[in-house]
This record gives sequence, C-alpha cells and structure tokens, in this order.
Amino acid sequence: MAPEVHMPGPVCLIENTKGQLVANPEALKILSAITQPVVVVAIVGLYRTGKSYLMNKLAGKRKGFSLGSTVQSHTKGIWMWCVPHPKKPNHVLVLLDTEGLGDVEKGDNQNDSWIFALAVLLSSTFVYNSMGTINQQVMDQLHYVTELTDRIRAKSSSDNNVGEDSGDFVSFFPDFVWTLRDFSLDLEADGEPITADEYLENSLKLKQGTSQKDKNFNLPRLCIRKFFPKKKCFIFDRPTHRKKLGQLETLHDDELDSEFVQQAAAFCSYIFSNSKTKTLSGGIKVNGSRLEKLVLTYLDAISSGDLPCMENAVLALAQIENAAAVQKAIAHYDQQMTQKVKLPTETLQELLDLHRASEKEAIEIFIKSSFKDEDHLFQKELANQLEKKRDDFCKQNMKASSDRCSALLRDLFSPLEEDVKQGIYSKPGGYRLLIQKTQELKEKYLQEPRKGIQAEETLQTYLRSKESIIDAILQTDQTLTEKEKEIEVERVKAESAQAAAKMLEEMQKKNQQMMEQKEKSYQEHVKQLTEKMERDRAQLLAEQERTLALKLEEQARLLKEGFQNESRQLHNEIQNLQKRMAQPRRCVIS
Ligand SMILES: Nc1nc2c(ncn2[C@@H]2O[C@H](COP(=O)(O)OP(=O)(O)OP(=O)(O)O)[C@@H](O)[C@H]2O)c(=O)[nH]1
Ligand SMILES: [Mg+2]
Repeated sequence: MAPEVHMPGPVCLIENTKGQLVANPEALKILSAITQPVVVVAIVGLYRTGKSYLMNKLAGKRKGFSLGSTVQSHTKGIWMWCVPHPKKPNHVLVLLDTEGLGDVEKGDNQNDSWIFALAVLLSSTFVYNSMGTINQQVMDQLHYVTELTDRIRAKSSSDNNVGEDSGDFVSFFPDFVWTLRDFSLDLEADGEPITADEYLENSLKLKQGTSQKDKNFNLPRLCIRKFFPKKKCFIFDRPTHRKKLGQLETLHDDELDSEFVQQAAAFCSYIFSNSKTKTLSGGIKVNGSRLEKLVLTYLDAISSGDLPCMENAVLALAQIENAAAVQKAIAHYDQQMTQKVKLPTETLQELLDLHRASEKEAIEIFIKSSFKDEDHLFQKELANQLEKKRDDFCKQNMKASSDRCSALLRDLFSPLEEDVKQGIYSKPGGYRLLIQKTQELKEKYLQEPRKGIQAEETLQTYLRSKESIIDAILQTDQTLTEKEKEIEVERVKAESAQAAAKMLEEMQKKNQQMMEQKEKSYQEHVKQLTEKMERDRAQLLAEQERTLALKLEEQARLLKEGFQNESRQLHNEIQNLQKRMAQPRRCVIS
C-alpha cells in the first residue's frame, strides 16, 4: 500500500503570535486526511539546544525543521512533520518540534508552560532535551512539569479540584525520554560505569528531609517519577567542533563526531521501535484526524481560559465520531435495502427479513466505528432511525402493493364494467352470468404474482364498491324468484363477512410480525453491544493492570528510598485504581 502521507517539509501546527496559540488550518487539513494511526513524538526544552536538529534526524533528513545559527531562539510555536513510520507499516510518525523554553527576549513564562503542556497532551513519546549533565539548574528549569497539575485536568468531574486528579495523569501521559546533549562526562557512579538510564534514575532520587529546600529539590523529581512511569535517557557527545556547529545541517555523517553519529542512531532506533501509537484512555487509537480534533479541543479550552481536560477531549472526540458512525450505519442500511428490496414484497415477513439482515450489518458498522457512547445515546438514536426507516419501508410497501393491485383490477375488470354499462347483464339470467364472470376474473387476479400484502384488501374494497351495481342486476333478473334473491343477498353478505374476518386475521398476523421484529431489533442491539462491552472491558482491564504494575513498581522504589509519605499517597492511588478495576459495568439499552 502506498504511504498515506507525503509532506516534503514541516509546517507550523500551532502558531504562537503575540502570546496567542492558534492552530494553522493548513496543518489541520493535513492531519484530517490521515486515517492511519499516529505515533507522536514531541521534543521540548530550553531554546537553542539542538532540538530541531535532532528531530530532523528522526525524520531521516538533514534539513527540515529549521535551525537557527545565532543565539536567538528560532522555532516559534509548535511545528509538525508527518512521515511514513520507518518501522511500523501503515502508521504515520508525527514529529512535533516546539518553541524553545526560557527565551529571555520573549519573557512570557505562561506561554512556555502552555507549549510544554500541549506537547505532553498531544504526544505519545515526550522528549525532554537539555544541554550537559542533569544538574540542579536543569532540574529547576523543569518547573514546567510541576505546573502541569495547574494546566491539565484528567477528569472532568466537578468535585475534583485542580491538581487533585493528577494520579490519573499516568493513564493519559506519554512515555518520557530525556536527551542530554553535549554530555562530556563519563557515565559513572561510585567508580562503576552506569547506563544512561541508571544515570537518570540516580538523578531523580529524592532527598530525605522536610525543609523547603528539600521540598523544592524533590518536587520536579517526584512529578517526573509520578507522571511518567516509563522513562528513558540518551546522552550525546557534541556533534562536531564548535566552529562547525553553525553549518551542522550541511554536514554528512562522516564529517560528524562518530560517537555522536552512533548515539543519534541509537536514539532514533529506540524511538522507531519503542514509541507507541498515541492512545487515549479506553485504548482508543489516535489517527491523524483524531489528532486534529485533539489539537482543536485543547486550544479551544486554553483560549477560553479553561484547563484542557483529557477526559473531555475524549468525549468531544466520541461525540463527533459517534454521530458519524450513526450516519455511516444508516447509509449502509439504505444502500443494502435499495439494492435488495423490490417493492411490493410478496409478504410482510419477506420485507422484515431483509430489514433485519440490513439492520444487523448497520449495527455492526456502528459498533465498530463508535466509542465511549455514554448511556448508549448514539446507539439509541441509530435504533430510532432504523425503526423509522423500517416503518417507512412498510408504508411504501403497502402503497406499492395497493397501486399494483388497483392497476391489475382495472386491467382485468374494465371490459366487464364496460359490458355492465352497455346493459349486457340487464336481462333474464344476467345475474348468474355476472357472478360467474366476476368469479373467473377474481381467480385470474389471484393467480397474478407479486401483488403484495394489500392483495386481499384491495380486491375486497373493489368488490364492495361494485356491490350496488350487482345488487341492481340481481333485482332486475326475472329468472330468479324473490326467495332465491333473498338467499343470494344473504350469500353475498356472508361472503363479505368471511372476507372481513380473513382480513382481520391477516392484520393481526402483520401486527404480530411487527412486534416480533421490534423485539429482534432490540435483541440485536443488545447482543452486539454486550460483545463490544466485553471487548472494551478486557482492553481497559489490561490497560489498568499495566498502570497498576507501574505504580506498584514506583511505590516499591519510594519505600526502598524511605519516602513513607509519598509512598502512602501512591498507595491511595493504587487502591482507587483497584476499586475502579473491580467495578462491574452495565449494559442497558432501552
Ligand atoms: N553544541 C551543540 N550544538 C548543536 C547541537 N545540535 C544542533 N546544534 C546547533 O545549535 C544551533 C541550534 O540548533 P537548533 O536545532 O535550531 O536548536 P533548537 O533547540 O531547535 O533552538 P530553538 O528552536 O531556538 O529552541 C544550530 O546552530 C545547530 O547546528 C548539539 O548537539 N550540540
Ligand atoms: Mg528549534
């Protein structure tokens, strides 16, 4: 299959002008056309630290995200480059390069904080980039991570105050990768070589003590540990001599420091193999068009002064997609019915069977394309629309049948009507002849195929409309005695009563069939919904189990390091999660 995206270079996704963050329609259009799942890698960090250069490496290009060669901050807002994923077929790698943090010329810390928060919200792998070792200064610069609790909400429920639901962040947050550039020290601890990951772990160790200084020391570390259970660290040598750094873009690998080339390759390889598809709570995989909606929802919240809420974003996404899922299901039903149904159908059951088969497929399509259909509102809407469509088909079917039968009666009986008008039957013995002729035509009528469900009723209505004429001919027929005429009138009456009874019986049968159909429709909705809920529940459980395992691991680490308070807090979160995992789910659709 041909790759779905072709972007020769990055475009600005979120413009940052005069402190306002605005989505760029051109970039949104590119995203909306991507139906494949996306792996989103965002890079964030202090300005002028080689972020754009590293992102170009992930894109496999020397040029792309624009680099600046002066000390002035270069990238503005958030830039996006979508490329076919080099390792995951049918996935798109979305690279987000962000404006450098801490630019003194800009002097707007608020704005930086939002860029940091947006990068966390939109990515599945969040790369934090800094120069040199992890020292206190670098940690202090990471105050943005401690501010996330004031910027982002996980759940919308109003009884949760700002920051209180940060325990839920884990299930929404990206994996964390720290890239340390121009790292010139040897990786050692107590004289022993250590890995970059161990270096990061050590740097995130907490200090015992309760002084303000200790608290300040611990806070960013605790936030990183708590929000990002999955962490990874990469160190990079300086890519080349200082003098050549300005033309880095033009240099080939063999002109760069060989250590750096290897380190950059290891970083890219890790990202390609380990970065996950962007997934929302409930295991909802994000494709380009969903990412577009997330961008819009979060920016809307920020510009209207609200805190972006992850749960609300998922719900907003669900609303849009579930409405589209109803439309898609209905369109399929319409297409199937137009293709299969030839009105009038011979029996009502024939029509209901076709409806049922198309309805089943429509529900399947809805269930496949919908998610988080709270209280089954959209499925109920689908059920209502399908029911209305079925009733419309039934009405059309009756009309088609009546029209066909009336036309048939006209064709068959008009010569007879003409003869009656000419007085051919107004003679002795005319009545018997007329009854005989009528009987013959009736039989012909009954033999005609595909008259539909109104065959009997239309015939009876027709015959009733001719009763007075037949009666007049009976009265004028001199071959019959008065007694015979009376008997004949009684016979005709009895015949019509019999026909009425038969019609009533048929009507009851039709009603019964309609009721049965309603019950079957309901059962079909419930059956498919239950199957979906079971699948969803299994997925959610798996996700919760993963989160639980990561939290338990972190709790053990905190205990080992002697942080009773922090571990107790985590314990509460773990208990809440376990409670949620034990909750049964209901499946009701009425
Ligand atoms: N010392 C050093 N310089 C680098 C490195 N990578 C890139 N550069 C150079 O640093 C300068 C800035 O690089 P960019 O990639 O634009 O840095 P940035 O972090 O994107 O900068 P902003 O967009 O302003 O935040 C350019 O001249 C790059 O060639 C690196 O690993 N070490
Ligand atoms: Mg840049």
